[in-house]
Amino acid sequence: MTVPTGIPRLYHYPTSGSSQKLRFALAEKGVHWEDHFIDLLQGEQHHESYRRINPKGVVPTLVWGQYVLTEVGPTLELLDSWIAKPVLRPSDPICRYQMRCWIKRIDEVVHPANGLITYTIAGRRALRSLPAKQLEIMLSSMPNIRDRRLRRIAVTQGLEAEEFSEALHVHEALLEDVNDALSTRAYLVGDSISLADITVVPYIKRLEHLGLTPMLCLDRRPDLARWLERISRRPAFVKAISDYMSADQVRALSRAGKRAWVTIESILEI
Ligand SMILES: N[C@@H](CCC(=O)N[C@@H](CS)C(=O)NCC(=O)O)C(=O)O
Repeated sequence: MTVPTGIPRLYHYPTSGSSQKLRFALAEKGVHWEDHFIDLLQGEQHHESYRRINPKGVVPTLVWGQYVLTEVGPTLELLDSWIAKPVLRPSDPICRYQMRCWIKRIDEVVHPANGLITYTIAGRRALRSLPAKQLEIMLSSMPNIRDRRLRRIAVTQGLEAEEFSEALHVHEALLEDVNDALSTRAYLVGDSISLADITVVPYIKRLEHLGLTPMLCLDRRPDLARWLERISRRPAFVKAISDYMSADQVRALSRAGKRAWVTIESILEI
């Protein structure tokens, strides 16, 4: 196995969930990287120079030696093979299977739902204030059909969209299953942190950042509450996620979430 040398370049955006999980794993592994900020709100992900690196027009991308890594789940596993310590994958085959199931669920179901919730609550106003032509160019530049469709729904239908309700229920099910999984162990697939936790936690933290903490129902989900608290205190989490969010940014997100709360409450019947 050829482990690359030199300093990797990370193309990322501060609050993107996928960037957060990759930065989190890199911080746990103590890997230093060269910072390449891609401004998603300005559409830099669609610039030709970036598309040459990542034709999917999404962040993050990790470029290390000859390798250009664009899928976070497989990248996290690769990092864990390249950099032995700390171990972030359980050695027990069943636990490793469970870890991959969490990652698959996030990639396939939670990630798009989380993006829809974020853009509906916090990005819609800014997108709707763009000149129609510019908005159309931005939307039609998104190569992934599913993501493009969901972004359009966020902009045109907002909180009223059926997909928004579905996205909330996706998170409700995730919160319940995470809490259940933690009833017998400290972390999702064992007694130490793994790629499963690193992958799942940014999506739950997003709800908190959006001021939707009541949705987490932490009083009746004590195991989830303790896990969140434990992970949030990790130096790697602080460095990779908390430090990328200014107090002003969190306040703005949470104000947007509070405006949406009445609708969310009635959808989830909390
Ligand atoms: N397949 C990627 C997903 C990457 C992704 O969807 N990134 C989002 C930000 S979290 C993005 O760059 N979206 C581009 C856009 O909003 O136009 C992964 O492995 O996580």
